[in-house]
Amino acid sequence: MSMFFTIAVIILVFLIIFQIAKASEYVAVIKGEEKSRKEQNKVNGFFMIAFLIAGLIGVYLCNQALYPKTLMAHGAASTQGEKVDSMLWVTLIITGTVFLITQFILFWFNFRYQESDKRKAYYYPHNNTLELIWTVVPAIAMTVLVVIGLRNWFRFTGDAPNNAMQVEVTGKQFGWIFRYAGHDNTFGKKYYKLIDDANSNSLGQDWNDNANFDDIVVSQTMYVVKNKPVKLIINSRDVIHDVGLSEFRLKMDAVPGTPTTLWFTPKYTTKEMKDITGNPDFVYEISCDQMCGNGHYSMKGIVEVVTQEEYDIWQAQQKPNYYAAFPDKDPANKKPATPVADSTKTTATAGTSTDKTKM
Ligand SMILES: [Cu+2]
Repeated sequence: MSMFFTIAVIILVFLIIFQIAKASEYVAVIKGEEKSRKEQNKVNGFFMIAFLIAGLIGVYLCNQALYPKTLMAHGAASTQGEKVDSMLWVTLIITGTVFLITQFILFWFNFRYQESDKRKAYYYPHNNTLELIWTVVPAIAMTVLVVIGLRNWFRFTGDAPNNAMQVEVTGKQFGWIFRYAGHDNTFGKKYYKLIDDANSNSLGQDWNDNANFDDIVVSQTMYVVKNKPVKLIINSRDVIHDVGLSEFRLKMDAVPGTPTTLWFTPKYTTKEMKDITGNPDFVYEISCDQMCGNGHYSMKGIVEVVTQEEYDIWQAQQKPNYYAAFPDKDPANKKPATPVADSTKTTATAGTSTDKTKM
């Protein structure tokens, strides 16, 4: 309802302005061009000031109403994201200050120095010092911003800390597949021609490579650990996708044939973020940030940030994808020759793992 009211007011204001312009046009015909032009100048000068004030109030009101709905309102959820936020703020402060000063001058000068019979325009065609100042100052400001940005970029895409866990992320039309290296901390080889969704091989894992036997493959939900750096090795199975992690303030293209990497350290578990945002349904979302086809909108993945203990429990419950592709190799499916108690013991020891990943 208030939306409708706002639109109605805006339309009304425009109608009034239009009517005034129309009326002054008729006045021009009656009074003669010269006089009416001067009067129109006055009206325009007044509108310039009115527009400046209304515009500034509008910016303030929009910020008040909309800022709490933006992602900036509750801060970044990764230590790297904090650096992105600070870059955004520095950029916003610099450009915002310039914006306010130039807009104020633009509208004020239009009003203050409108046509007058008592004043003649001052001819001022060139000033080298001024040219130099407004070239050098923005150049320095831009250089500082770009250097900070590049430094952060190389940090996020560079080598991850030694204690980082690794997750391989693969985009496909239309969803996400995640692979964990398993107990050997090594991802098995894969080959795109081996991709076979019907036979539980969505990534094209090469079953001749033993390193594949313990690799865990899950779809749509990625588990990572709070305060533990995680390195993403990003691939695509078909077209270019993009791993968009807005809460962590990071994104990286998923390019077929060319793996990209990105690492970050989550600061809050999903549960903690529910409290921080005040949203009981909060989940960390992976949005595909690259137009990738007609199902692009539905390509939503989830990052579940948990504690180390919760992660260990989750990991222990996962079965290597090898067993999905070859159910007969799964120890759980083998008819126990010995009593049942013994076979469960061997599978239980497989669940303990703290991954120190290096690749
Ligand atoms: Cu996509």
